[in-house]
Amino acid sequence: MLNNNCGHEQPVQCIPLRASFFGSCKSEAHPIDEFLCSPEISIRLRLINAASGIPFRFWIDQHNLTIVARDSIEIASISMSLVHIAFGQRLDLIVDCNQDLSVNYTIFVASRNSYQPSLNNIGATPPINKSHSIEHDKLDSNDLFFEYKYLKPFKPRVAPAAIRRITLASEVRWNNRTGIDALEEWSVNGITFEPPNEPLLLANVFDGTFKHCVAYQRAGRVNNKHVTHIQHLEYGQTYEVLMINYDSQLHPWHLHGYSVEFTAVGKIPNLKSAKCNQTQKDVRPFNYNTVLLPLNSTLPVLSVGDSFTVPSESYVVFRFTANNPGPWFLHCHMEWHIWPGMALVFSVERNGRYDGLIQSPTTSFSTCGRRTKISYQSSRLLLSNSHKTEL
Ligand SMILES: [Cu+2]
Repeated sequence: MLNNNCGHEQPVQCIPLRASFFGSCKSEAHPIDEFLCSPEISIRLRLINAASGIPFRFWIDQHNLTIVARDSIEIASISMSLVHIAFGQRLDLIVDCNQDLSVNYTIFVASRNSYQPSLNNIGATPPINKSHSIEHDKLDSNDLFFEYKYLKPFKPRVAPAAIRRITLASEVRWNNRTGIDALEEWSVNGITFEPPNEPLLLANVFDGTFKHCVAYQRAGRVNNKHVTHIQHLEYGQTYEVLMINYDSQLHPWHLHGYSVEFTAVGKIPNLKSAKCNQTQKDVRPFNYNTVLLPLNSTLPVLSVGDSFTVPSESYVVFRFTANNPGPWFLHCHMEWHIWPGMALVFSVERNGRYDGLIQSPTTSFSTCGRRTKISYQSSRLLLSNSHKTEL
């Protein structure tokens, strides 16, 4: 576990994880980092969870933490002694330096689901002062809906009506054909994401179409297909996105180019037990129209952000107005979930094109790869030309 890049090779701040990943903890490996907090002032800490696969808890002995921003957007401030931070998320905290100057206080960062405080204290630290307990500390310390329940907008706001709901159901399929469970295919709406052959932005600007740049479609092994998954959105319109996670693990999603307004979250209704190679989609199809309000209604906003958790076998709903043109990646923040296909693109267009929404580059615009400054040809044309040359 790393704190400001310290602790990996010499993991003094380490809390034991699986030995095969990080090795054992060495509490004397190097001095503990110290942050100076001058008396009677307040400091603003920006926490960034840059881990690839762990949601964290963060706290400082005997100090209340006041969260004032999520993903760089101001929220209604909330004070608590322990905060949760999802993958990729940024939280701004105010810490008041109002404790005994003769004591060093320990900053803790721990994984959310497996931490046992009594086993992991480093050196002597003062006991938690119970008088500092506050109402919000009654929250379930493993509450995976933390960000939606507690990180509320700075001022109450409503999400506008939407013209269309985009349902994105993600699954991972396993098989036990070889006698052991093996990863089969990841998909969103049955589509396993394949990167385009060249940047979608340039291809559409120069060609006026995505036809030549998307990956060639091929069939997957569990009734899925591999292709560049693009959801086409019309510039200026408001959309509602329903993300359903049929998987038994949480996934931290990130949308580029936008901050979105979260309007509903919950466990998939009426869960039923599934066999090892089944998901809730197989055993309990559910009509979300029965729990979600109509698209033409405005909705109170729970939270606003761009990096968010979709807990296991749960759903998250958000709305946003497509006012930032271009192709924007929506992907799981775990890198090793992206390449097996847990990603897609929101393409904000007008009549299928970026032309008129994004200023076209000049003919001297530098591009990478096989394109030149002088002329642009789609990769398919370039490939066919190069084949001709070789022939
Ligand atoms: Cu994932």
